Amino acid sequence: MRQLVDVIPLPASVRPDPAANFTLTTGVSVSAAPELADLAVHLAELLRRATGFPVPLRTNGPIRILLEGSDKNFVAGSGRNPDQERRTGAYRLDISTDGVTLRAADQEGLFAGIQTIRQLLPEPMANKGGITEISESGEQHPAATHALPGGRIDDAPRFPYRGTMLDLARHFYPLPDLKRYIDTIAQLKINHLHLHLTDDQGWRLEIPSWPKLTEVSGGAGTGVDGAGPGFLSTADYTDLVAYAKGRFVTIVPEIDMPGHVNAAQRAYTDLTTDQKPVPQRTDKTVGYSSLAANQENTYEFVEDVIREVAAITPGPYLHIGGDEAFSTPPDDYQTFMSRVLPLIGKYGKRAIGWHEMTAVELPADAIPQYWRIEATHDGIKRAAAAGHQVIMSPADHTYLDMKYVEETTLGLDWAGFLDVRRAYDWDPADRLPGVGEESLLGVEAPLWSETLRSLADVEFMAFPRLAAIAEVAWTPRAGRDWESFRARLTSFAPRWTAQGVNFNINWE
Ligand code: TNX
Repeated sequence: MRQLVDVIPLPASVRPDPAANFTLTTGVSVSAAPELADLAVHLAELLRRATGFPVPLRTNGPIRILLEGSDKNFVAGSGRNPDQERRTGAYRLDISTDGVTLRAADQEGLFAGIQTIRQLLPEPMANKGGITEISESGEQHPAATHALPGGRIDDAPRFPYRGTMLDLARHFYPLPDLKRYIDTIAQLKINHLHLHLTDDQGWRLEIPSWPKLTEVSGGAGTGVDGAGPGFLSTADYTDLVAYAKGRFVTIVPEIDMPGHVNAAQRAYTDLTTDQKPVPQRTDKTVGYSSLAANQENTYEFVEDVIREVAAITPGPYLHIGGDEAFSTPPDDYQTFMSRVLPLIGKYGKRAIGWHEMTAVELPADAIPQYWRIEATHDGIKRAAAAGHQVIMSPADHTYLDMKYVEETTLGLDWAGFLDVRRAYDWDPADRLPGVGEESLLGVEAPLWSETLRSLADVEFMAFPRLAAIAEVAWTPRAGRDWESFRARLTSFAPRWTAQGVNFNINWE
């Protein structure tokens, strides 16, 4: 049987009661109010797969899911002011000999608690004393017992934004792969998926008023080294957003501007500064393309794109990029960003941008995302002092496209090698002077895809390192410990094997 503490990310408070283990038997059922039916079905499916029992939904089952009013007890300590408002995603899980009760004040909390229960089900061990216990692969030994460890977990996330980014522009991954990836990240309580949808090589989201963007730049040969074709139609995107919502993951679309726009300019020559056609680019160079800050058609294009992306994005954020605009003169960058950032608010969204955008006077709710290790940090510091929330993505601790070690065949190394320990052993509130806990919206681990040709490649780079970042973003700082994480990761990894996730087995 699992230990109550054997969960990634580690919960805020774990109180085991070894006398109170709950044994699931063939008549086990799940009960929940009708408005929680989707969550009850999700939990019942996991229990069915783990046990082989029918696990129906009943009004009075031993496994109960309850949505309860805001209860201060859910707010486990994290070093923040304990009087602050209750945190979205908090939950309490009680396991006793009589049953299991999961309570939260919001559905996010119940979903998070269900992910915890999932990890407390027997791990997939090939052979445990002659009895096979398999919770993830759907196979059971008839004589296996299925028990959950007794005790209480009180849990709440340290940061509201726990994200990862996937670059669809350098290589595209089709819709079923993206859904599968969402399933895998959601188990780690990652709740934002930032999609880098446009870059010099490809444009991966249909914009109906500018159809050539995807007709031309989502076509064959638009990925790095000529990979492709691929793009999300607006119907695909809407489907993906809804699928993510069902797993409590918010999609954050990024349209990168004013640099990284060769794909847009190849589709529409008018968007170049000299009105000359540009070639398809499939190399990895950055910083050579720019929109024209002093052409009106630039702003017609940008406003159409922002309006159409905002209209199909229910989440609160729209990411505007803003990075590596090396061929945009600083005055032009100012002109461009000062006109474009307010458009995001005009269409009801909050702007996120890479930290270069702090060179500009920002709308009050804009969120800079810190990434580059050698950057001067004055802009971010100034933004934090002015009350902006910041997302932390320091490349040397969170860039999942960095190689694990020198021998890793996939990935890049400009920010150094990133082994699992390095992804784990850092603290977002210590990273930049003047940008402390109160300034942080959260943490995101970006995965750039220049070298990643398939979902298997993506999974290899993301896992297990994203598990480390998930714990950095969720678990109270005082509760984090590398040795504890390493042990829990060792016992978690067989779940990925059973699920067919191509994680890096040689992560140690
Ligand atoms: C820098 S990080 C970039 C991307 C590259 C990445 C490769 C950032 C905001 N821009 O254009 O894909 O390095 O690691």
